[in-house]
Amino acid sequence: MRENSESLFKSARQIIPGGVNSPVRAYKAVGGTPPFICRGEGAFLFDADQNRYLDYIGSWGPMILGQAHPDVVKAVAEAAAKGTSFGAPCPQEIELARLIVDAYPHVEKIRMVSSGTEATMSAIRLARGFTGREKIIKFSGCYHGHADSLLVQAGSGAATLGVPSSPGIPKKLAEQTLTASYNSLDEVQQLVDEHENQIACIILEPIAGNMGCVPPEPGFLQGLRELATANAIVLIIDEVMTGFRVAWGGAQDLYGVNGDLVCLGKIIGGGLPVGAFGGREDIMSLLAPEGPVYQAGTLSGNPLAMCAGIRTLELVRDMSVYPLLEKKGRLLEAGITPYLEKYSDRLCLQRVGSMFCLYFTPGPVRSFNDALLCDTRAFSRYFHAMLQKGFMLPPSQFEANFISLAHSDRELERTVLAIGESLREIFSV
Ligand code: HOZ
Repeated sequence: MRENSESLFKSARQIIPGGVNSPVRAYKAVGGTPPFICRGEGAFLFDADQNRYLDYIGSWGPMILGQAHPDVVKAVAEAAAKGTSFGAPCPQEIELARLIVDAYPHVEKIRMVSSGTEATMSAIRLARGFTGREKIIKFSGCYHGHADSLLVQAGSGAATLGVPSSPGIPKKLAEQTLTASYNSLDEVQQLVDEHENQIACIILEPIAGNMGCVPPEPGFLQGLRELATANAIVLIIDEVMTGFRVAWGGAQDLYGVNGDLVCLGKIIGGGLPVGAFGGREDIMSLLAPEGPVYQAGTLSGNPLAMCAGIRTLELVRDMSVYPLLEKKGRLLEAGITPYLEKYSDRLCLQRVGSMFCLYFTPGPVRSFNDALLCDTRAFSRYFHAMLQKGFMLPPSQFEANFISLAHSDRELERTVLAIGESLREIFSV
């Protein structure tokens, strides 16, 4: 008998906790069985049940060119034919590093790792090593991967499952993580005053994509920059979602604010497992083997991932994708606006370029507390109404949706109609 998503999920649950290798995918927040994806092409995903979906997850950001872009596939295939992992330096690492530094001129040195989690975890260790301080400040609802120090008041899956602080994290370590509300400079100032000379770093998503899509309010990033500089605190800007997504130089370019360290994720590997962290030379040079702060990885700088990343970034650079993505985002927003007006007491849309979130709350959503006001039950009904119509949205209210270059205007118009129909269905019951 041919396997379908139902039977695959059943088998998976017997051998993999929750049947998934990352919690949000289990559909716990929205209910039902996650479709098992067998193939992606352009803007579409195809599941084990012969369904086709328009993809708004985009692997949580990196698939800016769409799935299986022929040039990227070719680059990976050619690299694979020459060996899949060396555990030794390869020339492509330098090429990708140069592309990144071209986009982020304030980044003087960069190190490749294998995931966003590794990037943020290592950047924090480095900030602690550099400053000799232990405390860090993060923002509730921001998610920076699942390293121990960062699973405090976290967004993404932790918010989705309602467990923003995880068991298994030593209390002493969790105590070193201080949290403030996103967009509240006053709260950060207060923490800095209360813990004078103890804060190693402030880490944030410059557009919070793990509680939907929350842009920084005017002056917020600038204010953090000034506060960090005045108090010798390392400012870590986590661009795992926004890097190369909202502008060639990421959110830092868009808003004109530079971090001391930047973290990047899977987009620099064209969707393959890659991350990176980089920044000021005086901080980065503390990393082993140049300095004493240890960090390592056999798969860091993996040749397949480097080649996929180089090709992806070259295409992104040469195709002037950002005005195109903005146009697509605007088209979608303009189409949805009449529904927002009709259901203004229940909905709001927040968007930056090709990242967006339809919130089931009138909004605006400026912080995690605002996001928590969402009617998540209505979101679940909406999610399933869209899924049935062939639209694959992130299975959580607390995640950003992503548009790729492969999303044609026709598909965006189809999305608008489906959203309208789905809202009518769920609000008329
Ligand atoms: N935490 C990821 C989104 N922000 C989801 C990871 C995944 O399930 O792939």
